[in-house]
Order: sequence, then C-alpha cells, then structure tokens
Amino acid sequence: MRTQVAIVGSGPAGLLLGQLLHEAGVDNVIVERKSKEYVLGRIRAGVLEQGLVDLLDEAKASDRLHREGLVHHGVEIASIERRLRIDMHALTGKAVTVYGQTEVTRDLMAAREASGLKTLYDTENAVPHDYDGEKPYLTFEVDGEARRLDCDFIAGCDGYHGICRQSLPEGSSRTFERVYPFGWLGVLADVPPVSHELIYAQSPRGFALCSMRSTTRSRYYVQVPADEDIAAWSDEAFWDELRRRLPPDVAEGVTTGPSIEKSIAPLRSFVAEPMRFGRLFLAGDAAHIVPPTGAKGLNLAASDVNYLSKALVEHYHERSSSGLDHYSDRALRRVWKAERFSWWMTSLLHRFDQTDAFGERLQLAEMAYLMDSEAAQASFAENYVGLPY
Ligand code: FAS
Ligand code: PHB
Repeated sequence: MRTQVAIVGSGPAGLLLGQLLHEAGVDNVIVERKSKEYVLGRIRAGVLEQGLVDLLDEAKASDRLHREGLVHHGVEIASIERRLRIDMHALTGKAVTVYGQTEVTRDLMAAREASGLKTLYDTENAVPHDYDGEKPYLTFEVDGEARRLDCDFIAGCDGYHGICRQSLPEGSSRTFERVYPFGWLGVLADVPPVSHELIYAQSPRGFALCSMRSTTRSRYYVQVPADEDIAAWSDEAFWDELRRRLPPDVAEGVTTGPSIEKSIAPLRSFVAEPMRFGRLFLAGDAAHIVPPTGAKGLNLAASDVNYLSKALVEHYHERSSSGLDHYSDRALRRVWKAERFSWWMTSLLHRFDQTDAFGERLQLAEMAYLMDSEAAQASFAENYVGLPY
C-alpha cells in the first residue's frame, strides 16, 4: 500500500490534517489503533478558538458547527466573593465557540468518509520506519496480518501515549514536564447550564468550572487530588461539592441531574522538542500537553496542523521545503505561549496544598489584579481567544 502522507492517529489532529491535505489534492491514509466508536466515546474539550473554526471551514467539516455551536463573547472568572465577566469580544474583537471535541471528531470523520479517504481502525503495533531517509514507511497489523504503508512523510498525530514520539532514537528529543498534584473530575449531564457563558471559579476548597455542550447539556468540573478514586464520587457528592465552590448566587442556580459521563483527567504540562525528525512530524498531543484550564489542548493541535498542512502542500505544489524546515520552530513558538497561559491560569485558579502562606497571598493578589485591571483582562482575553497563528 502507498500514499503521500501516512497519518498515525484519528483524533482531531490526524483527522483535520487528513482533510486539509485532501482539499489540497494530497493523498493520505490514517492508521488508528482504536475503533471509530472508541474514538468517538472520549469526552474531552469544549472550546474552539476562531483559528480552529476557520480550519474546519477549510476542511469542509463545519456546517453543523455553525448550526449548533454556541458563540461566546465573554467568560466569567469568579471567587466566592467576586464575579468578573471578561468581555473578550470588546477587548479583542474575537470570540470562542463552544462545541464538543467529540462533535468536531464526528464531523471530521463524516467529511473523511465522504471524501473516500482510507482510515484503518483497530490496527496494532504501528511503527514508523526510515523517516531519516527519503523513503519512510509504516508497519502495523490488521486482524493479526502484517501490513506496510509506504509514503513520503509520516505525521505522528497519535497523542501523548502514542508510538511515534516513543519510537524516536534515544537522545533525539528533549522533554519538558510539570505534573500537577491534582486532576479534574468531570461530569456531563443533560441539564441546562447554570450560565450562558463559562464560569471558572477559584475557592478555598479548590477549582470548579461550569461549562456546557449545548443549552440543554452541561459539562462541569471540580479539582480533585491526583490519585482520587472516582468510585468515591456519587452524583450527589459531585453536585454538593460543585455548589460549595461557586459564588452563592451561582450555586443556587445550578440544575442537577444524573451524570451521563463521569471521569477524572490528570493535569500536566509537557513539551517534546523538536517536533520534526527527518520525514516524521509530530502534531498535537503527540508533542505537547497542557492542563485543560486554558482550553488550549485541542486548539494547539489545530495550530500545529495549520503549519504542517501548509508546509506539506507547499512541498507538493511548489517543490519547496521551507515550511517543513521551519515547522518545528514555528509550532513550538505558539505552543510555549499556550503552555505559559495554561500554566498561569492553572496556578491562578487551583488550590495548591503544598504552597506556603506567601504563595497563598500571591495567588489572591494575582486574582485581585485580574479583577481590578483592564490591562490584565485584555491580556487574559487575547490568550483565551487564541494568539495569532
Ligand atoms: P488525541 O489523543 O485526541 O488522538 C490521538 C489518537 O491517536 C487517538 O485516537 C489514539 O487512539 C491514536 N493512537 C495512539 N497511539 C496509537 C498507535 N500506536 N497507533 C495508532 N493510533 C494511535 N483539551 C481541551 O482543550 N479542553 C479539555 O477540557 C480537555 N480535556 C481532556 C481530557 C482528557 C482525559 C484528555 C486525555 C485530554 C483532554 N484535552 C482537553 C486535551 C485533548 O482535547 C487533546 O488536546 C486533543 O485530543 C488533541 O488531539 P490529538 O493530538 O489528535 O490527540
Ligand atoms: C469543557 O467544556 O470541557 C471545557 C471548557 C473549558 C476548559 C476546559 C474544558 O478550559
């Protein structure tokens, strides 16, 4: 089997890359280790930057997004005593769109099927080969049968636990990591959201987030210890803890109901440098992870794919390697700015049990500065809506 670009992973990064390449006439095959149903069963991000919306337009996978997505001009930052609405649209002229990552994935899968592109699900033991030469290829198994995919380039869109970064030669990649001593317990429920916009809440008991998937489906999170056992959390315990962390006038407006999904996500900051190894390119979570506080994970995958898709199209259409040669530096410049913002927002809003009294006062001063300064709010807004590509 042969293609121009072999893509490992059918998450948002792999699927978006596949569609953008297809729209430019570049053939590609996706090799995915899970089933389509498993990939669609993962509940993850919910906030899309305008850059990602524009790329989904380019990928011809945005009709439902424009029908069902909720455009948000503002976001709330709250402590128990104060609520601040940051009018991002007034400060930046931009907005974000609330639309679940699951739906983005579903729309991209539908676009891929309509394009007649090949996606191999339920594969095993994918391994990238000879990407330091001119003729890379992938080996993998389907139903126990060994297969080989010859290609010009390999895109490692296989996430944090993927094979591509792990198969790199010893010493060829430098990693940077910060693991947080807490995670997010998330609940999805078919109840109306407590507010028409997101509320990020800081409280002495820990962080909470009020988000949504539609006007009838809510997504809520509370900070929990990193080693928390989800079995300890009944729906009732979750709703009680959530309301304890919200300003009283918000808490009394929360509509509770049975959870349709409940899970704990660990929080870490992680970057692997560089993102290119000969004819192997890493994109999305395969190269970096951010804590979900800044809603950047999915959106960083999109900016990587923006740079990589344009570089690959430039190679085929203009026989130029400039974009490919600059891909890693260009992507990492934006990645690190998002890492900074996601770390800052996580530090601002979460409870750190190990911090000292000085650290607690610094956190309260950081929140007071954001609440009192339009300059601080403008800085928040330009990062949250997404820095330019
Ligand atoms: P993905 O991990 O989505 O996709 C990688 C794909 O590669 C998967 O389908 C995987 O099965 C496949 N794969 C892995 N190894 C393979 C192999 N060896 N062979 C073939 N295929 C292989 N971001 C936010 O912005 N907000 C959030 O609230 C948020 N919550 C999250 C919660 C959780 C539990 C996790 C894990 C992440 C969360 N994220 C969130 C980040 C998330 O949205 C990612 O940024 C996003 O999925 C990145 O997309 P991909 O890079 O495509 O990686
Ligand atoms: C979500 O709706 O899942 C969500 C929204 C904003 C975040 C993280 C997660 O920062």
